[in-house]
Amino acid sequence: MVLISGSGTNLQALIDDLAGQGSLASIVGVIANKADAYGLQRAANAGIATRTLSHRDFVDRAAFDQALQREIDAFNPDLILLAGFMRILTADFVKHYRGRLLNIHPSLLPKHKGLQTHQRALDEGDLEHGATVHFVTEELDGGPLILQSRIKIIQGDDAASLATQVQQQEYLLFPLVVRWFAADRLHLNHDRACLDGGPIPASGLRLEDLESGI
Ligand code: NHR
Ligand code: GAR
Repeated sequence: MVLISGSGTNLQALIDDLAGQGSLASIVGVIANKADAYGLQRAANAGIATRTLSHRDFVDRAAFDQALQREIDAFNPDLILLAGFMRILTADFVKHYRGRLLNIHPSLLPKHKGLQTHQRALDEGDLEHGATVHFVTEELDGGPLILQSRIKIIQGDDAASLATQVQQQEYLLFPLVVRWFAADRLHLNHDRACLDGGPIPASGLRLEDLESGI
């Protein structure tokens, strides 16, 4: 199950990856909190069920999250992905999906939690930047890290050029982590992400350190 708010290029990368031979997972549905999210079109084109649930139709975050939870649970998914989903989720929601809710965030967490990560990386003079997949917990962008990929920031980069480069890394990271989860290799044990039964370092694994085929 994939939750989106926008263009859904990460969703597309997941659709394309899971369409490959021998895939252990499939996307049962896509939910957007915005009716004009282009990712809904991508899902429909791939024959995936879609729902729109606008946060504006609810009195508060708790009411929205309860309705969202009902929509998700109707699909009975094993895993829920935040792929450019732009609403902060309540503690009750996050607890309900503990260990099966992942987010892809456009920074090298724990740096630059929250929004406008590319501009903040530039403003702070960072020499590198990237993307992170992590388990979602109550702490915004603070759950256990799973996998990161880095890019170098060079002279002349702006927020747009960083976004483009970071997104190319995202399209590699999220499908790989989903494959691990689908193969039952990835778990959240207490507050630690584990791969193949061993703890993942608190700083997360690095894509560039993995041997091909892992
Ligand atoms: N919810 C919880 N509880 N924990 C996390 O780690 C979450 C989460 C919900 C979303 C994605 C996150 C990101 O990767 C995510 C992680 C939205 C905002 C935000 O400020 C911040 C971080 C993330 C997503 N949203 C505004 C809000 O008031 C709305 C902004 C908008 O609509 O454009 O919810 O970056
Ligand atoms: C991605 O870069 C993702 O990391 C980021 O939004 C983009 C979504 O693009 N997520 C957030 O900023 C979450 N607050 P997409 O809709 O094309 O996948």
